[in-house]
Amino acid sequence: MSVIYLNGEFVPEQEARVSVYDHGFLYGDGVFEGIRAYGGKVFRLEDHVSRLFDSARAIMLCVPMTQEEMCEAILETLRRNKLTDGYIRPIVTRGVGDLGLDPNKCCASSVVIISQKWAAMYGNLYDIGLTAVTVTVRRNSPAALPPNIKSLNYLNNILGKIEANIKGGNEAIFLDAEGTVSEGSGDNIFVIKNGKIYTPPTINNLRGITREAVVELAEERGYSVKEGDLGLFDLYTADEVFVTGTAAEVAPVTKIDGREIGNGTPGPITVELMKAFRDLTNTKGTPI
Ligand code: PXG
Repeated sequence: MSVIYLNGEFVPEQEARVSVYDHGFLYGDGVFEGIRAYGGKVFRLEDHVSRLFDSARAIMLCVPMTQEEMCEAILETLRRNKLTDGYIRPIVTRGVGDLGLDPNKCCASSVVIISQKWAAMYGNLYDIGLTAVTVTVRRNSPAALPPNIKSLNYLNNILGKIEANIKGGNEAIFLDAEGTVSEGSGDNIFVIKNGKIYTPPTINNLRGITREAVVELAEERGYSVKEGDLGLFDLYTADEVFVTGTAAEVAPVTKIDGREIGNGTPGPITVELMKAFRDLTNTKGTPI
């Protein structure tokens, strides 16, 4: 049984309750982060907390603590759960209001931090690669709900995941309204062609922290990494494709829409970056 941070207190899991009038529950009005700890160190803790605060700022949600206090609350949650490796989920909601959606009627934000053991999300697929499918549901338009707000309203992503499940895919690949490649349901996407690495600019997808780390690792190793719009053609004719995310880490994609990518096995640059990312997470991070 785990210990949960709830509005400034640490409470046992069974006692960690929020009201059914919390607008996080009623409307998905809130923001969250997904963070990992490896070997007693939290990977890019400040970056995740900074993104959490940016998401909150974008929806005019008050986080009732400083970024430093949030970092400390996350570390303390891990300590109390004796976790050295695991996944951390800080959540900030609009708090308790009435049944109307007006956020002005919510007087105090709720802050929750959950932590647990959670191995890389795709289990045994890292050796063989994921089967991905493009989905008919399009990624939220940035004009409607910017994908860079990591909000509690993940229905768009969930609709993509439902469609991927129906089509037998391990992950959904979203296009945006124009048909340009966006991202996965919970990860960013990279394409490799003739030794060069490409990834979509982050207007139509979440500016992933794993994405950024992998770009740095690739550039340090001398690879060219270009941000640019990608279409279905680029996916289908790629030598290698991989996705990145805190939950997913770096995962090869070896089939898209029934087409083999490259020779249908994880490619050499993907494998090199998977290893580089593992080394990075094992050596760098904020000590718990
Ligand atoms: N895009 C989206 C839409 C995400 O939700 C990423 C990219 C990767 O970002 P980071 O910063 O983690 O490299 C995410 C991250 C899941 C799951 O179960 C995934 C995420 C959050 C919660 C659950 O797949 N997201």
